[in-house]
Amino acid sequence: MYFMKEKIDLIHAHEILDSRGNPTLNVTVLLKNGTRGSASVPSGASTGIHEALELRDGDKKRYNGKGVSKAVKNVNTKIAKLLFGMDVMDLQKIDNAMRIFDGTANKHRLGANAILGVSMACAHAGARRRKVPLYQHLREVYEFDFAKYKLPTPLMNIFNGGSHASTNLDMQEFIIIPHGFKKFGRKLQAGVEIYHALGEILQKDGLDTDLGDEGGYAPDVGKTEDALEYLKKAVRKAKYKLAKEISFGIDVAASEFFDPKKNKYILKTDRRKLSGSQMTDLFADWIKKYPLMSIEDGLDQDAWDDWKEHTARLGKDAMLIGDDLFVTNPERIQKGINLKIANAVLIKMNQIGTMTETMDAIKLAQKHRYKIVISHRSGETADSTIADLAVAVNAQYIKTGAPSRSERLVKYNRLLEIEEELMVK
Ligand code: 2PG
Ligand code: MG
Repeated sequence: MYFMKEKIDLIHAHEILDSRGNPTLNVTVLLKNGTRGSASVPSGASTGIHEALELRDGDKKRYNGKGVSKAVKNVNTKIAKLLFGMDVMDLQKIDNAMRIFDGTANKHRLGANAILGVSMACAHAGARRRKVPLYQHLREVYEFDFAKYKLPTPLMNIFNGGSHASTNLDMQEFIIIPHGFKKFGRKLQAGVEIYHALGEILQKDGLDTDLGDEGGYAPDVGKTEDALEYLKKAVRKAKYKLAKEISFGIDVAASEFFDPKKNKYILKTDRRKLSGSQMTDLFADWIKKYPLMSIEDGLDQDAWDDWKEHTARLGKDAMLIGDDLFVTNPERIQKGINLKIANAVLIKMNQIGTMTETMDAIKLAQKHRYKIVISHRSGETADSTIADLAVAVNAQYIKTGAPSRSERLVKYNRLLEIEEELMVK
């Protein structure tokens, strides 16, 4: 496809704070004709060990070592110089230039946070210059060949645990999936009503209604399964139909409580130590008892053999998502495809560090009929790029937290806006 060309004139990053009060980058790209595009970079808590490097200063005197002034400096000096005068429409070339300049496998020289901020800001600037919505720009630049735009179904994490809450729940996310409606807006409405119903039920039961990092409720529980029971009660209270309209998902984030020495998953909540096969037994049991249609990171990030069994046993009944397992990395996704592991890929741009490599990961997964789940991070900002990304690639799902806290809602609200825009068009 032919695009107008427009040169990058200036790139500027500065340090801002994310939803957990930790520093991150905001990057602005200024084009020759005066157009600007800006973006902010998210940050995870339960990060996979194979993710690209998030460059932090490590200077304990500032923000407990979490400052990103080195990454900011990399943008404002090295990257700004490297990309000066390049055509902002050629995102592949821009990303490649940064990747090659960095020269390391996990982007540790410049920092994946520095590189991604620039990559995203260039995408925004290009869309603005063309006066088209970001989702359209991305679809066209990366040549996704779909007849229509489709909006994703939200995976809403309304019960938080694991590294996103300071409670006794080992597993990280208990999710409702309002799939039984056509329109995105209606799905979101159902999710919101169930979220509020859950809050009322927890309060009545004398449980904590404080929120975790992704805006979901985060009380202590008696046992892990209580969280699923509460989801069930909330769906009923809000008068929705289980399975037909609303199903459940979990993000086990199993790498967080896997003990590699013992080769066991340590479930403190339930006072149990389980092998990989026993974890799969547990999920098989839950699939029978609950409308559980999605299991993310059910096993450790390097447990390829156990993942094989996991996929063979559960793959027909549930969506099995690789997050820490695949880290949005085409090489790891290809390994999963070869070994017939999982059937869906969680997509987080900052796991790999550029928009272009993110698109490569998505295309590879789509080619092999893996489902696409575009995801936020637990540390977020007011940036809504992932909403446009989901629409650009016709992702089946988006995971962006509970309907609470503006850094989560800005993505849902952007999708509402896109839905309306597409109807009007
Ligand atoms: C996950 C993510 C987002 P984090 O594990 O899927 O929900 O969490 O950003 O902490 O890695
Ligand atoms: Mg995850």
